[in-house]
Amino acid sequence: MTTPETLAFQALENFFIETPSWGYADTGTRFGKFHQPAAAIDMPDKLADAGQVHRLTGCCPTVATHVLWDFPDFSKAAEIAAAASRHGVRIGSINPNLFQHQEYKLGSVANPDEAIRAMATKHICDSIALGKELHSRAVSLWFADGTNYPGQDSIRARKHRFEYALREAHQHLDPDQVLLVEYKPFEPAFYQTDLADWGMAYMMAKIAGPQAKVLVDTGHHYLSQNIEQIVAWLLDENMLGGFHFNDRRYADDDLTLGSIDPYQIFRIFHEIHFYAWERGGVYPKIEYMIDQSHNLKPKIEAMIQTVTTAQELYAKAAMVDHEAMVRYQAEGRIIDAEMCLKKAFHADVSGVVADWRKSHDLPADPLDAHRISGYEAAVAKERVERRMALGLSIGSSYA
Ligand code: PSV
Ligand code: MN
Repeated sequence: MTTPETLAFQALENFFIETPSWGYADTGTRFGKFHQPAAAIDMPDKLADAGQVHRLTGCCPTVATHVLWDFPDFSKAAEIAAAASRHGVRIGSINPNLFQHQEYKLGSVANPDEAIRAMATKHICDSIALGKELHSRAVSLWFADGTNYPGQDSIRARKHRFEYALREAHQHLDPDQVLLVEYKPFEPAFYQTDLADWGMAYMMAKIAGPQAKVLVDTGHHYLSQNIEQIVAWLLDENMLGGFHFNDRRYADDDLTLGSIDPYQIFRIFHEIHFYAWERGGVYPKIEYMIDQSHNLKPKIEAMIQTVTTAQELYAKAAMVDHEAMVRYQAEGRIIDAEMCLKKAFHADVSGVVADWRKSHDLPADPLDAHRISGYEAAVAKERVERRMALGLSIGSSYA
């Protein structure tokens, strides 16, 4: 008999979440950066840290990369892939960087200057080629493009420039690659962002071609927006390509997944399980990724906390009794239908998660295991010494 616990266990067997390389390095807000002695300095460090997270959690085999930060020299791609494999992980999504070069002041693919648009489009195509070389499936696009003042540029002309660039990029994809289009309402553009919401990302992905899908970053919505409805619609249109998970209280806060509103993440996962249940248990191919860079929390600990929270919420959402729920829905029994979700959300999945970890020879408590492993102290010592040798800042408290 299929019990809720078996469903949760089965869900864990098929749940993998990608950690971001940029989550292991020192990052800050626009007001400052607090350096951590154990923060990764370079790509090999980031891969080692990602390897530690995967070793302890068993569900993060791939690492998202940002090309400018991780592959300043594309000719080193094979070396980086080899380093990843030494640490037991693989290179995951490739994120082109379309926001840091001086040329991008007025935008990348929507820039009024044709030469800059060509430069940005070429960078996307080069990133697609890098993805092919590394056997990585997803090329994930996020654009800071937009304007700060009414009248600064033609909103429609910018849309047309986007259409042109994304169509062009799509032509370079191999059949097994996917082009993810991420949206964000504001920041850094504060009047108008070219891809500001899921509708714009959806339209742009449709225009680009059949291998383009929408990426939902949970931090990229206005307050009170119903994200699970967006997810349900994208699923129904076969246009949901992936997630960037994080939590937020105000804007794109990069807080730990589930730290503010775990029920929202549960409801998102529920939409996915419900969709798959209607299809006899066949799940759509979705890239689950974390997009958090912690300025205050220890980075590896925060990543482990995030991953284990994601597993718990994914497992809980798998326990919803869909059969009962659709019956209650049809009968208009609102409270009973709602309680199907509440019951699963409040279910204790610690036993199932423990069984799953045991079956994979993983530590019962990954965070605890990390803390007693001595990893953090060992890398902190070595990285502080290396930072000093390289003349890099280690922050005032370590001077
Ligand atoms: C932008 O806020 C974003 O969510 C994009 O996904 C970027 O690639 C990432 O953050 C950089 O941290
Ligand atoms: Mn993101």
